[in-house]
Amino acid sequence: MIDLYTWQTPNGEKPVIMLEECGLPYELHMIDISSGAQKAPDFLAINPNGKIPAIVDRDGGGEQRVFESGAILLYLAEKTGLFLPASGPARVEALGWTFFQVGNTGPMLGQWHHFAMFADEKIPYAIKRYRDESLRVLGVLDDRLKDRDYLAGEYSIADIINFGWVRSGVSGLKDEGARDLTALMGWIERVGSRPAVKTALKKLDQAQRDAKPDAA
Ligand SMILES: N[C@@H](CCC(=O)N[C@@H](CS)C(=O)NCC(=O)O)C(=O)O
Repeated sequence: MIDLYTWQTPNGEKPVIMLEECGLPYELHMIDISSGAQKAPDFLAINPNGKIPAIVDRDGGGEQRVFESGAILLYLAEKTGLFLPASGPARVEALGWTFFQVGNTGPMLGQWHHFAMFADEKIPYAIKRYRDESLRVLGVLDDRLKDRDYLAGEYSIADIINFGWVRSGVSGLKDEGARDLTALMGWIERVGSRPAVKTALKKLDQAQRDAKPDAA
C-alpha cells in the first residue's frame, strides 16, 4: 500500500492522477498547507522541504519515502513499467518534457499565481515578469502539441506532470492571450477526459471537502 500525502493544488493532483492511471492501491492523507501542517515534524520526516506532495511506499514490507512530484512520478513509472518508455529516444523525450515542467511550467506559473493573486503587496514588475514567462512557457507547450496528441508522442508522465499547472494557467491567463493556445486547449480536454484523471480529481476534491468542510 502506498500512503500519499497531498492537498488540492496543481502539484498535489499529480500523484493522485498517476496512482489512478497505474491502478495502484493507495491511501490519501490530506496535509492542510493553509494551516502549516506541511512544516510539522512528522511530515518533515517524509519531505524535509516541507511541501506536498510526498509518498511512502510500504509495499513488500519496506518503507520508501519519495518527495518532489517529478521524483514521485518517475518512481511510480519505474515501479509499474507504465507511462514512461523503458529506454531509447522516446524515454529521453518524455523525461525532457517532464523536467520542463519541474523547471519551467510549475515554477513560473506558481510565481505568477503568487504575485498576481496572493501577495498582499502588488509588485507590477514581478507580476509582469512571471505573467510573460508563464505565457511564453505555455506557448512552448502549445507549439509542441500542434502536430501531436501528447507531449512525448504516447501519453506519459510528461502529460500527467504538466496537466495541473497548464489547466490552471490557461484558465487564469485566458484574457491575457492563453485563449489563443488552441493546441494546448485540445490537450487539456484530451487529458482531462481520461477516466483515471476524472476519478483522481473527484477523489481529491472529496478528500479536500472532508478535510476542510468550511472552505468548500
Ligand atoms: N517542486 C515541488 C513543489 C511542491 C510545492 O510547491 N507544493 C506546494 C503546494 S502546490 C506547497 O506545499 N506549499 C506549501 C509551502 O510552501 O509551505 C514538487 O513538485 O513537488
